[in-house]
Amino acid sequence: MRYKNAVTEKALLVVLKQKSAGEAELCTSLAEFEHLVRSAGAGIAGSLHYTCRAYDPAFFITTGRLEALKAQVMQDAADVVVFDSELTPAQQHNLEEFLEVKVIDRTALILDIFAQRARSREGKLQVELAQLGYLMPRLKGRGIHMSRLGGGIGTRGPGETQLETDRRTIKDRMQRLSSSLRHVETSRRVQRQNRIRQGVQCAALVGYTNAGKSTLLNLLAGSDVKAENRLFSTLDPTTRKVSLAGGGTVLVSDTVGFIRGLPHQLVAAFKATLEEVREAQLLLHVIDCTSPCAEEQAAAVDLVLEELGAGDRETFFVLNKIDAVQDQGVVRRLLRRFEPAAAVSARTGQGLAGLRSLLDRWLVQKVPHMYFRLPATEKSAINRIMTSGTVLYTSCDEADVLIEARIDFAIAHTLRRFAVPSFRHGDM
Ligand SMILES: Nc1nc2c(ncn2[C@@H]2O[C@H](COP(=O)(O)OP(=O)(O)OP(=O)(O)O)[C@@H](O)[C@H]2O)c(=O)[nH]1
Ligand SMILES: [Mg+2]
Repeated sequence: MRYKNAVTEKALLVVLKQKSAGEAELCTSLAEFEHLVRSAGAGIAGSLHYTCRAYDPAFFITTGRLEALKAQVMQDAADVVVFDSELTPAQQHNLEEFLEVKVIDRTALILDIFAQRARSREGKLQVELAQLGYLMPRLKGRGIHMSRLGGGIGTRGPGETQLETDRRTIKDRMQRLSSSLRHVETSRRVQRQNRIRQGVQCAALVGYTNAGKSTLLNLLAGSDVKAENRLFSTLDPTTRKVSLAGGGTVLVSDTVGFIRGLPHQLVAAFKATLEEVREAQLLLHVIDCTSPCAEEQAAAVDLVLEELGAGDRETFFVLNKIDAVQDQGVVRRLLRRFEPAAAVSARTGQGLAGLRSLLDRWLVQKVPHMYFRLPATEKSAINRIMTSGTVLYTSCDEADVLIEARIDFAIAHTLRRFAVPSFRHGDM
């Protein structure tokens, strides 16, 4: 069997289209799949697409096609065959035996991209956990020796087979990873609770991978989060403060993009990262208007959101990349389909004012308008209102201070003893 460095690997792609799928749908899913393979760092030797009539339980594709696939592997001198589907462990094993090259499925491909992108400790732990979950049922017959993961002397019981030892080593490692991730989750939870206590409103950018989430965050917050034309360039959540014209601020988090058929191992393993999405009060669902499959992509994102338990969260749609759309009718159609929405270009800044005013209006609803009368001696309460709220009016005499402000519910609640129904400007 030939194994090569991922950078120089030449991949032969196999895409099976459902009988019901149209030509256009196949083209876009093939283009997306090629983008995925390139994002993993491999070159493309060729691609085969079939209409799927029957699946072979042992080899996934039928025997006739298998022979043709082997011939193609030889002709293209491919190092790896990548299926745009999920293969069972047995199918993958049988295909590798027959084709005599490495065979990977869509899940392994996405896991590989995540593994290459993971930078933070949290990201690395999460990817490893997902990879081990994927590897576990595939150990059989692959002769993988897992001792490097912490097995070896002292870990092997008498009479135990290598496979059992490997399984146990992996299970132990998965347990250790899960417990390290629980620590990460706890510290993130504490951070989030602090934000809630401080009355900060949080929004999360969600959307299909490459939709332009990081570019949009950079534009909104004037930051420099990495954005590039690669799938899954963002794995670690980044949070930035976005100041709005009305004087309020929203914390916006950028996080990992979603894709059709996102491996469930990843969604489960990325629980800590995706908590940012679960806990946000508002989702900004970024949609790439230039994609012919924009609606299907949005539906795939909705599925993951449901899996995360955030399916019913208040959502604004951001129809992005309008600078690159040839037919403006497309944007109008998407605006009718997705609501409430703002059409923007995160690249040129076009339409950004519309998005900011949507956010401003949302924030005003979230943040009540309050009137306070406080004794001038209550310095810390006065300071709290002045620093965490949007102050609209103040006046004072020797004894009292009057403040009219927009202030978050949580903070308003702790200061309710100073609240008054209202006052007229100039009352003091
Ligand atoms: N023409 C155009 N390109 C854009 C726009 N916004 C983003 N892009 C490009 O789209 C590509 C992906 O942008 P990112 O911001 O990295 O996308 P993302 O959604 O964060 O992607 P992942 O982190 O991989 O999920 C980059 O090449 C951007 O330059 C836009 O408004 N117009
Ligand atoms: Mg990104």
